[in-house]
Amino acid sequence: MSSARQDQRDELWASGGELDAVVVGAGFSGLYMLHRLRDRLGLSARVFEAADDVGGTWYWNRYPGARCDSESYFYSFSDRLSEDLLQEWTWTERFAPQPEILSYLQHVADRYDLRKDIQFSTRVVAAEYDDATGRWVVRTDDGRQVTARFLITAVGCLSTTNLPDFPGRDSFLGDSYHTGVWPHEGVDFTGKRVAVIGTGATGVQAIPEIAEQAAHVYVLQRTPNYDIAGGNRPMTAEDGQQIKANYRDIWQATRETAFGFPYDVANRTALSVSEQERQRIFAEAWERGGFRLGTTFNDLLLDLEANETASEFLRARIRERVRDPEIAELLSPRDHPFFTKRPPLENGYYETFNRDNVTLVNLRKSPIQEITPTGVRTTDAEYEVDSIVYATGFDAMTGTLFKLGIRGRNGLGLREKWADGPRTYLGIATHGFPNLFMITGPQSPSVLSNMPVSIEQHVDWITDCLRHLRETGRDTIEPLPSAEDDWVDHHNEVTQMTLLPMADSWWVGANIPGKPRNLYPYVGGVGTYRQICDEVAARDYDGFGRGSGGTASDGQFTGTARAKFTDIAAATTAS
Ligand code: N01
Repeated sequence: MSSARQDQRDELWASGGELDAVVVGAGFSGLYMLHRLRDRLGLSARVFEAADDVGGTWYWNRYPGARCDSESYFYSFSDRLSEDLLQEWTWTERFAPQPEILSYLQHVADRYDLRKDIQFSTRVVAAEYDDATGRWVVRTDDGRQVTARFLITAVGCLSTTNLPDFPGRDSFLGDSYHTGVWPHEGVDFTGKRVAVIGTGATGVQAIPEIAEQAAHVYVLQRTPNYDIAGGNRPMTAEDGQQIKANYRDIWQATRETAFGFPYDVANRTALSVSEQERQRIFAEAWERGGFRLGTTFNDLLLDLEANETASEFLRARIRERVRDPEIAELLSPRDHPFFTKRPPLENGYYETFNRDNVTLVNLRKSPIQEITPTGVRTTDAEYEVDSIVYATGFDAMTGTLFKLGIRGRNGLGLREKWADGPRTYLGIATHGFPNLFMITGPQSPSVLSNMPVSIEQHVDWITDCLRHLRETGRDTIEPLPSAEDDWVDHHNEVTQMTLLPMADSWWVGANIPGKPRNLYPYVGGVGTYRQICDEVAARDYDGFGRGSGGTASDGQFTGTARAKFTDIAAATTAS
């Protein structure tokens, strides 16, 4: 960019100026979006980021044991951003630890000179659409205000922590931590008595590490999960070479598969093979580690009987590894089918319960009554501790979006519009909020996928959409109500085909009191969803109204999204 253009941008900024786009958040999605807006489309864009550095989830979640549950080599930007970067960067572990992913994102920010357009330590407190000008007025907690034609949320799906409101919580005299806002300087638990509340993917990563240090750990478990062996190990030079030689195929595969992994769900049902063969297939996937177990059969998420075969395989692994049969049983899920809650990946989690300094507390039998000044009191005991770790998760998918104070046409609040649950078209936009794009928004594959793949797909789609608007002399786009209704219906239909509604998971909002119960991510599959989005664009943005100066009246809805899904489903069934 010319220095004159830069000077002009600085001037506009200094005067609270007018931008083409505001992006909220500087994690994977905000960084890539900024790069596309600025360096591909030549637009003026500003990113607001609450943290004092880039990284998003990888900036905040610094708890012991934090690492990626997707394999490192496909948890990064793809060849869409840069083939050179893929060749330059070398991951040291099969599942990268948090510091390494953070330094990767810092490297990306530096390599593409992104920081100069990111305002750190700044929260967006309101984003209101001005009907008169067709622009978003964005206010930040430093008292400033900018306007932008486009508002793009890149806030991640898990960025508002859930800290349960236990009676007496603030009376605790020791140290307490939420895993999602972990101290940068780290925490030394040596010699401490620690209570960890929560055994989701985070608790399962943190507990073995804390147990290595602490004098005693009380693991307060409400619901056991089906934890899958992670199989983490260092990456060898040969691993790196092989991966780098095959990146093109790897990325192509991630874009076509159900979960955004370079391997897909096998095209066979669990009950169509013999018990012996099923066990062999499960065992092989188990040995290979990671989420492969969930892709062994294509009906695990559709058929309870099929699912039970995987569930029982996993319970058997727990019994093998935990010496005390009663504790093994307490760690074994019985109240929900496998993968209807996000299965954590574990590295030594179950063996932790063979340690003398670890006690498993069953909150189902005796719930937490209160936090006292000296510990945690359940209905049948008090656990005196020096520290409490809340691994209690997030107000996922909508928590942060609502905190942005988004108001669309006629002052309509996003929170009000979604009072009964999200209503979107393709999980990327919502009627009444022109020129608002939500990267990995609710009702898109998002958390049911390898996130960077879904992030890239959304950013690329938005980039193409903005280019299309410019090339057709327009600057306003908004979903038509009929298209949105159709997508919500389709989303709900696909959800009901699966077992996912059966569990009280954060995927359905069950972890937050009063949150509407819906499946928040779209379960139709990453590859299918991509084809749907591409088809919508190819059919002249079917279901979107477009226009200029805030008017988006030019558009029609012919039902492309659902028709494409039906086509793909028919083709899959036929094969
Ligand atoms: O949060 P969670 P998380 N009283 O909501 C318990 C992603 N992630 O931070 O199951 C007592 O899953 C709650 O119990 P229950 C991943 O997508 C990714 O662990 O509701 N307990 C549960 O045990 C994951 O799914 C990676 O009965 C209470 C725990 O707290 C998502 O983040 C790594 C309670 C919360 O589990 C969230 O995982 C880690 C209460 N009042 C996480 N409230 C990587 O891939 C909650 N709990 C890197």
